[in-house]
Amino acid sequence: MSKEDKSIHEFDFNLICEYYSSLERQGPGSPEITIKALSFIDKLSNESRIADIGCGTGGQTMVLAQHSLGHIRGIDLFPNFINLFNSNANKLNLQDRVKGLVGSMDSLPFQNEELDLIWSEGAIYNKSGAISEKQAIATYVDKAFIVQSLDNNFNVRRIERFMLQLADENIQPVLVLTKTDLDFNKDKVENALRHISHKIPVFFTSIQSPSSIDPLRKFISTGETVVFTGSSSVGKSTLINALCRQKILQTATISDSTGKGKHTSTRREMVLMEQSGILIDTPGVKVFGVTNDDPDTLSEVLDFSSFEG
Ligand SMILES: Nc1nc2c(ncn2[C@@H]2O[C@H](COP(=O)(O)OP(=O)(O)O)[C@@H](O)[C@H]2O)c(=O)[nH]1
Ligand SMILES: [Mg+2]
Repeated sequence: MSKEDKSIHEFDFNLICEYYSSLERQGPGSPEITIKALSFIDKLSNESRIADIGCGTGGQTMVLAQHSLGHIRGIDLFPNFINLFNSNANKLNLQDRVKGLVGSMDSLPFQNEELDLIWSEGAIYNKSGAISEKQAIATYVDKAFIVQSLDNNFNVRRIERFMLQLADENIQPVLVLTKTDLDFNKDKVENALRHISHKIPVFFTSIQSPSSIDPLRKFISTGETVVFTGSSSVGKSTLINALCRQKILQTATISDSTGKGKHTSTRREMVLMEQSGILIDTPGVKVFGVTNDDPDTLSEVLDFSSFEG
């Protein structure tokens, strides 16, 4: 795979499609949730007409079909998803009741009153105005790596604030303390974290010690989406490169005059880890044209609309 294939700007939807088509579902949820939602609906019969809008490859549609009566048409923008959808329906011998069609939720191929039930799991997030991009992205994120460097960036209050917001979004917080090769007082750091250490896994890493990166790599499962948050120059991009064992992202260069790491990235980047997860790097947040190097809130991290393109 070339470097261009691996690192993308501004979310390349083809890549997202390719990636998500290998998953059973392309949105949040589970068979249990589908069945539970269906239990709130009665009066379906063999004659019922159901549409699953934004059906993806049909993970939830097939569950729906197996637990309901009637005919279901799945609609999705992406032909690849629909091909997989129809072959999944065939495999489950549901082809007589379940059909996938390429189409957009903005111009649905149905007449007034033609449908008895409209189903949409996850995809409704894409409907502009229904839910913000920030919330839609949050539904895809499984873990957030709160990255702080041990030179001078360690700040327990900021960790606590992130933890609270992440709990709200159902995202697992993970603390990554970088640059252990520099001078720091480990006892002091561990003491400061004692009251939250049972709620958040803590990793100490140094780019100079590959074995310190290994446990973090093992902590990311296949199909998981991980967002990296933290001030600029704490080593997020360096860490992502180390996790992928390749130099995919540009990292800061040392400025000759100040000796400090110069901040380079101004846009979010998404990286696919081979046989593993999706890593999203976030730079400092742009507020009114000024870069705020200390994203303090989850919404600043996820609100990509304020980023420089
Ligand atoms: N000493 C030391 N420097 C590091 C470590 N990780 C990253 N750096 C340096 O910190 C600077 C900022 O790294 P970068 O990954 O660009 O930070 P980002 O802005 O958070 O993405 C660069 O000069 C890196 O070489 C580390 O573990 N130890
Ligand atoms: Mg960076």
